Amino acid sequence: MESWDDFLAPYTQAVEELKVKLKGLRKQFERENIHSPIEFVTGRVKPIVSILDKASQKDIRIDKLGTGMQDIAGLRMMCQFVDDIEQVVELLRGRNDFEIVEERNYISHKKASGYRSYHVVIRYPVQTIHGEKNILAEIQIRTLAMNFWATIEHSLNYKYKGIFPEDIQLRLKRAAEAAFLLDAEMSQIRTEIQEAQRLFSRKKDS
Ligand code: 0O2
Repeated sequence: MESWDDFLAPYTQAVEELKVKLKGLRKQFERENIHSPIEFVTGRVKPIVSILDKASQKDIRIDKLGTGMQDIAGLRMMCQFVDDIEQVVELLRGRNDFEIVEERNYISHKKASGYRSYHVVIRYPVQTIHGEKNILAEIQIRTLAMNFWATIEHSLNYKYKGIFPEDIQLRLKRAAEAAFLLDAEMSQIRTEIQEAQRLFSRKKDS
């Protein structure tokens, strides 16, 4: 039986490589002076305790984690606007350094919790000293407002161990609705915001 260190090594390598690659996209937009659909990128390897928790909740055998758990390697791409998400997904679809195996649209189909995000599961080839190893990774693409909500909900979830008091659950749903309205409002005034950003960066450069 492989040690956790050995098992997780290609996932760590994949997360590091993908962070560089996906952050690089933003730099390309900046260099060309066009609005970047990517605000920032984060990545993490799921901690062993979380892997074990999820495996027991979802009945995934430990020797089947490589295929049964898609988000051991996780990347997040944050966007300013909802429309940017589709542009980011298109960029991912056009790449040839990984293969998309699944897409889950929790924006058009939000979760019961109020969670919204676009998930793209990829098969990513990691080059190791023993040859190529394909691993699954999950890229979550969301707006800053969706990320704000998900981050708070995730930490409350941790505190309440997934069982929220009814009033908190209701407030979280209302907060999700507020985040949705904020995204809609921001999209409407997008043109004005972009114009302001262009003026600001011109001023900064002069
Ligand atoms: P962590 O700590 O983020 O790694 P599921 O059946 O929904 O449990 P599955 O099949 O793995 O999950 O696929 P899904 O839903 O596409 O991806 C799960 C991940 O999406 C979660 O990972 C979260 O990152 C995020 N997510 C899904 N639903 C919610 C939600 O209601 N609230 C928040 N805050 N995040 C959510 P993990 O493993 O839960 O945790």
